[in-house]
Amino acid sequence: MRKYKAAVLNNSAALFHLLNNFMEVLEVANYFSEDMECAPLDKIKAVQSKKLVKQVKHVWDNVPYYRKKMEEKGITPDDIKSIDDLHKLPFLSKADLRDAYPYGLLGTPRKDVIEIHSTSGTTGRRVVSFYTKADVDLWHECCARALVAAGATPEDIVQVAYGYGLFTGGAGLDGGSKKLGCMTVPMSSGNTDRQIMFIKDLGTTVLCCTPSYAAYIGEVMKENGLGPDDIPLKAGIFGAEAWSEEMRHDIETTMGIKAYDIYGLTELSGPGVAFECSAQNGMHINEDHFIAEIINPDTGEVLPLGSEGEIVFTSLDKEAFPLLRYRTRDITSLSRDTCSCGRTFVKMQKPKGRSDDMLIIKGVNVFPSQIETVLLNNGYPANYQIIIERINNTDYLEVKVEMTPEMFTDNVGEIEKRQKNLVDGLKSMLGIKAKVTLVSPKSIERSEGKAKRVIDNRKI
Ligand code: DLL
Repeated sequence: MRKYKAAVLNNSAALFHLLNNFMEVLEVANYFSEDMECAPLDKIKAVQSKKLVKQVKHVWDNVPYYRKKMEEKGITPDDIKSIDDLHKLPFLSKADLRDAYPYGLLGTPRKDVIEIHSTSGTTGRRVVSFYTKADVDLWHECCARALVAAGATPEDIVQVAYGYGLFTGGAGLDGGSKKLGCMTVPMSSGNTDRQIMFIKDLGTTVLCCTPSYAAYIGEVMKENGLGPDDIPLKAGIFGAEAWSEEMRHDIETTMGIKAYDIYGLTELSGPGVAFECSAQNGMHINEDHFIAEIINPDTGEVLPLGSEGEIVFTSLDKEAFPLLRYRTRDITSLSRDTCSCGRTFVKMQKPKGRSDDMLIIKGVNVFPSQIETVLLNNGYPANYQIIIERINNTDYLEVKVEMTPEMFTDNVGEIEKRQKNLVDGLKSMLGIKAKVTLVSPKSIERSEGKAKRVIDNRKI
């Protein structure tokens, strides 16, 4: 009898285990919608067309600000029958969002809104975006998809070191992680020693933060004598700012993880608009919720697939803050190449930065990410500052670059030689001459959120 009881107990334990595993597979399956994410293009277009017609009608009926824009263009919802008619709709810009601040673009009664987020507003009035319960649900689902694409399962421990609060990073990844059923550590950004302590003590396997904060956490780990084998991390989901392939490589090596990119913006809901998969070469856009177009930022002309330009998004399911043809000012390109992960959703390349991050120096277009590529290719860390001055109508570019402790020397000849190497590297990347100043380790302030690397002292 005792034997029989033990066998039953053993079997029920095994059954319980099996059931648990099964539930976990189901949980992951919930946020890898193969049916949709791997659908043929005609199905994706059909879904988008159907939703677009509905979304346009919702905006027309509920957002007088945009209805007026449509009327000015002489169109009504009847003109939008499929995504082929998308080009007929007027663009929305950040200026429109500021004009309509705070409630002018709200698409539902205020009482249906349960959450808001906002941009930092460093370059003008804040942009506030609103979410109904369904909007929050959809947003968290997008973030859960990103986690699944980075290999996460409910077994994982996800440490969210993006800022919580008005910024969307913390709330978005937190919601996605909980949806997937992961143990979620709501750290927010900052307190780097405690971040590392929790990674070690709790056994964090997935870290979510900005790439510049990930690099900083890696640097502090190294200083504390910790290498990849001393921490349980296996993946990182890093976004919210432009970062180079070289920076990805550095973070992956320091932490012994796979680093995945994630993209989004407050206006559209936050992180999860697009995310990287195991192929790590571009981010799949959640096309069942957003339509992406690439336009020429100067003329507004829609460009063919593969062209570089400004990415424009149209939301398809949003209730409280629906945006039609929203100009992001982010410069990137789209591709529909077959992806090794099986997903068919269009991929966007890493944005180079916003078109308004683009610096025009001596008439030449310069993206900070190009400068970062040169530095990292030459073995320098991504701790740098770009300073631009205008003296007697001429622009001067200076790049202050931190040396690593291993590189540090007070041999002036050696420092001059290294500076010259970087000047040459920058000249061939940018086509203009820059002054390079090597500075001592740890002399440039670290970032716990989005890094601020440009100091433009020109009064233009
Ligand atoms: O940065 C949302 C986010 C949070 C995305 C966490 C990813 C992870 P905003 O503060 O409104 O929202 O800033 C949006 O940041 O228009 C891009 O210029 C830039 N950006 C966001 N993700 C990336 C990325 C969040 N992966 C603006 N690569 C966007 C390059 C990015 N730039």
